[in-house]
Amino acid sequence: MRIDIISVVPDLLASPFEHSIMKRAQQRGLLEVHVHNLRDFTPYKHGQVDDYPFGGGAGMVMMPEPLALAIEHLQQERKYDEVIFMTPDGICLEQKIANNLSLKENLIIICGHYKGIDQRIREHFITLEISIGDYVLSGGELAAAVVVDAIGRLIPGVLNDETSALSDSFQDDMLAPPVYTRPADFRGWKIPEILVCGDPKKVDAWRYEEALKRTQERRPNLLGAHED
Ligand code: 6GU
Repeated sequence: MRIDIISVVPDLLASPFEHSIMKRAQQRGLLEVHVHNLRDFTPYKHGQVDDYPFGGGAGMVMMPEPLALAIEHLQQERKYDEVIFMTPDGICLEQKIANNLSLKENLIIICGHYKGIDQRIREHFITLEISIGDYVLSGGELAAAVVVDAIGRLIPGVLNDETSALSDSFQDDMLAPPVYTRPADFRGWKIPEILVCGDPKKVDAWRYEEALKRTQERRPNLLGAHED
């Protein structure tokens, strides 16, 4: 999978994909992330990419021309499955959206700034608008990093143990169960005995019950959320 990110603050996206699982995904050739500086595409002087809103009001708006030129430049090179705009008024990111996007070949992600981007770009270029929650960030970059991470780890071959994405919270509309590691007795706090009983069926049943309990307590809305 190839992901092209267009940003006015590309430095913000320098590090997030250079560690841990995202680094491994790129080293294995399963994921390519290319960050582009929107200012490189502006036809205006001094790298201008934003201007005052028509009709007045506070804040600046990202101009259509630099965005159109940046998107078209990429689209000349290859076909993109989605042109995504990161915006707090987009659809809220959920696991099933990440699952779906992880199957795509090429994605463009546009990071918004200021008061947003000219509406005509949203109407004529953008195919998907994503938010990462009901709060406002100062720009779309950190949200884009969240989306790339959520997608990237799902690409087949990225995780070492292929089943480990399947046991994530949310993959079955359920939160994940508690986990424990050594020592079995830490400061007198002992792990549940059943985890060392040696019977994988009993362990699975316990984990399922704990996951169910945790979901009922914390996120009852998830249970049966996608049943038909
Ligand atoms: Cl995608 N962008 C911004 N600026 N704020 C957000 C967001 C995105 N998602 C939640 N808050």
